[in-house]
Amino acid sequence: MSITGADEAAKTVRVDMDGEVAIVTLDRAAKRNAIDERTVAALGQAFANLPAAARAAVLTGAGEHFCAGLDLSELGEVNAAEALFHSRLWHRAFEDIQFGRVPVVAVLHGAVVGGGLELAASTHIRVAEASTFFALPEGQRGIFLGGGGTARLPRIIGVPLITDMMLTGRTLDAAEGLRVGLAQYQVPDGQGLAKGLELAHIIARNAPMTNYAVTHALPRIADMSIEQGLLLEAMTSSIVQDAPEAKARMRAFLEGRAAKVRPPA
Ligand code: 1HE
Repeated sequence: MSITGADEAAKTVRVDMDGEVAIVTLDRAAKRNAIDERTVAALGQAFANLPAAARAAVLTGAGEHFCAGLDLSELGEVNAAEALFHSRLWHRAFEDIQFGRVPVVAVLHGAVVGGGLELAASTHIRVAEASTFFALPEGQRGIFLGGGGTARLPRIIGVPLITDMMLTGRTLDAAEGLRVGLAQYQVPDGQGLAKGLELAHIIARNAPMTNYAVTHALPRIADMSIEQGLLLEAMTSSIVQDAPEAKARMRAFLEGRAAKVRPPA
């Protein structure tokens, strides 16, 4: 069911619902889903205003590639002040993804490059189809990361690999991306959306407070000193376990009505 274009004027971002999962699609395939200003604004709006029924989201790209990064045709004669505000627009939009109401699963294929990789890094779970390749061609273009990549990517793959990708133009394929943590799952071509939806529906069945704590508290605690982090952990866990839904879930387990943990299939 199609709910709305996130920005009717732009129509480069689509939001559909699959039960409790919102599917947000970058829909600018003719330009390889390159992100121009209206698209980054539409992305932010889409995630800030997800339908109330959404308990998880999937982010995907139409066509042959997930995202070719910044729309380079917009960079032309931009001065430093305009570039600063442009970068801050990306920051706001991607904050609405990383620190939004629900966890986001990205389904990657083809190019995940430059700002496209920064976009993927703002999601919580990444599924890479075999065709996926990751790159940071900013060095070749004479520019720099501006969509949150310097802050988010070191926390995923570390400074040395980003330095290599940016200085030498090194490209990683899906398997390498999986190995270094750019994706948590790899699937054959054409199976990414099904896997992304499967994961998102599992996430949607979790208690919303737990999901919120995982996406909001966990990365912030990881950035804190141990003393501050442990206090925030205790405060967060006490609030999460206090929810009636948590009590009901624990009762269900103790009364033998809940699924047991099993080894991987
Ligand atoms: C674009 C863009 C774009 C494609 N901005 N128009 N990003 C890059 O440096 C990546 C640049 N793109 C590519 O390397 C390739 O296009 C792809 C590997 C992604 C895809 O190749 P391919 O052969 O499938 O497509 P194509 O023929 O290169 O592109 C199709 C059209 O999309 C073409 O336009 P057309 O009018 O000639 O049909 C391309 O010009 C257009 N297109 N990518 C604008 N990026 C917040 S700071 C972030 C900084 C960055 O993101 S730097 C990295 C930028």
